[in-house]
Amino acid sequence: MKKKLIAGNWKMNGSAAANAALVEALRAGLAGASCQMAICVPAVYLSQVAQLVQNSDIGLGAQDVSAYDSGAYTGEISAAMLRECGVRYVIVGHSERRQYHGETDATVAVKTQKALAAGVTPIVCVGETLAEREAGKTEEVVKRQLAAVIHTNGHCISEIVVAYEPVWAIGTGKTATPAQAQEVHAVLRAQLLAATPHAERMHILYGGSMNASNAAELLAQKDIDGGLVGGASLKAPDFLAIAAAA
Ligand code: G2H
Repeated sequence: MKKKLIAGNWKMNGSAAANAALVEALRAGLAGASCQMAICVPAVYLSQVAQLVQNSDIGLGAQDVSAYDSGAYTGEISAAMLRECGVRYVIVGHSERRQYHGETDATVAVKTQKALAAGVTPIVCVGETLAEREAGKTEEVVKRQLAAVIHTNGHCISEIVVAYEPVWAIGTGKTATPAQAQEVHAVLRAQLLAATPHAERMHILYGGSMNASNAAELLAQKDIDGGLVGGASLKAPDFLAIAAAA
């Protein structure tokens, strides 16, 4: 049986003291959990959190990776550097990066490739805006976003994690209904199945205002293999409750 993956996305939150307290509470509360857990933290705290999660079942994740290997790219962090810090997962193509940092489908595909080459598992985000949903374009948009990643990564595609994050549900308190989410997850699964014989064992996460109250119903859907959790990952009781529901 595939274990669910519950990944926290701390976004631009945290401090050395807050991180230590949060990870300590997660470690204490996680004993016996049947899911996989990861936390994706701001880059400056990767080394700190790598120490904090040592000898635990919490996987360390980053929130972005460079599309380049090394050299004159001020401010960038390469996949090899992440790997050297003990990073196991990296979020790629989050809608906030697509929206505020101009990341295109092509950039996201290359970043995915760089992560895979360094042995870091990319969590590739796809999702439609409210305008796209209302125009009936949800399926077209998520398929286009995932197709770019599949095209660039060939048979390695089975090593990625996909996260479906409807943009209109991110940090808004609005969640896709379990049926709405499952419908899109099924589309993504079918697309992966056409690309790899390993699609059934791959994780497709739901993200967008997942919390302690709605997690169980979302995670019960056939093609929802876990969650990418933002706001609710910053409070240990909430994040642990989501993990317990998985
Ligand atoms: C979506 C999600 C985590 P939140 O961005 O990636 O954030 O749970 O706060 O909507």
